[in-house]
Amino acid sequence: MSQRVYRFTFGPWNISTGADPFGPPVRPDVAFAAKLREYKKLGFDGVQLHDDDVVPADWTFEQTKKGVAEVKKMLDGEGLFAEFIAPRLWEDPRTIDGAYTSNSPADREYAISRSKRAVDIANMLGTRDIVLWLAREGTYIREAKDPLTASQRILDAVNALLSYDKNIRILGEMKPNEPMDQAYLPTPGHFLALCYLTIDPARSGVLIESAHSILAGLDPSDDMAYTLWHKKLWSVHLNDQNGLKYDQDKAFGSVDLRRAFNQVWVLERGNFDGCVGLDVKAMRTTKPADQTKHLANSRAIFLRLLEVARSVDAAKVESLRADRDYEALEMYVLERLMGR
Ligand code: 3MF
Ligand code: MG
Repeated sequence: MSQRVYRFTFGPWNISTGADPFGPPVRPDVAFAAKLREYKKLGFDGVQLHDDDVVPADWTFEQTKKGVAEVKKMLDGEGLFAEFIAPRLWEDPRTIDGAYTSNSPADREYAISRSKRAVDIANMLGTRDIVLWLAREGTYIREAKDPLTASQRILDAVNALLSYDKNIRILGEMKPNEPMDQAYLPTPGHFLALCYLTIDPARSGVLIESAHSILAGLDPSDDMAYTLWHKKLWSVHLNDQNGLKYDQDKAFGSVDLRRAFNQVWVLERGNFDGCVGLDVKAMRTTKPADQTKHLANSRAIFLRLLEVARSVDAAKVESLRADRDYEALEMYVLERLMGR
């Protein structure tokens, strides 16, 4: 049996200046073109993009068309493809109170039209996938918005995009908190339920980020398995997270190798055929010369864990399960992870 070849992607935001809420940049900004030149060297195949990673959000349609064509040429020149476009609905002043769930009708309208523009950009770049990380769809205090109305508004927005273009797919990337105190549709399971209510469930699915599941107190590999079972896991953001605190985007496997292994193992067993996205951040202490190491390391860890997953003796696992000898099963997995 020929083995599946995984395609690796990341976004330009994963090479960053190291600024955080408490301090300024510590590394010089890297130009977009220079970032693109790093991809192949690091063993990556495609690029994940926000709409305004491609062209500024306030450009006219004509400017946008021209600008996107230039970026397409750059991607082609580097032998890269665009995996998805994600409308960045959390920086503009009109998204202060959320985008699709804002209490302001004018601001909701802005969010929809900006998202449609992301669809246009996706078409121009030759990808059909739109990722919605619903950053500010939630509240700081429960009373601020009506949660029943909010769910309906998110569904209406997804439907508006699905009917705007009959070819695109919507992938919800859910996260339970940060920047909001409580997000609406906080987990992949929540978005999955919404998928079935859309005008085209076949074009509605999810992207799962490891850290987001961990922040929700869930195991990412189980979240992945559940959505794979629904045939709705279309992309992943692998990374790691040290407990329930701010979103850390640590290198994949760097906190809990076994948890990372279980993600790789389930993706492999579940015939995941989306891209392996790595949404990882360099430490603030990282020197400019080393600012892509976290990406190379995360990819390397994935591939090492894939070797382990492929070397698992499935019959042995089955027999230990049948014998209910989970102590031995645990030791078997740990031994594999320690190289025996
Ligand atoms: C936040 C995220 C986002 C999304 C990105 C693409 C900035 O926790 O994970 O990263 O991945 O917007 O949808
Ligand atoms: Mg992400």
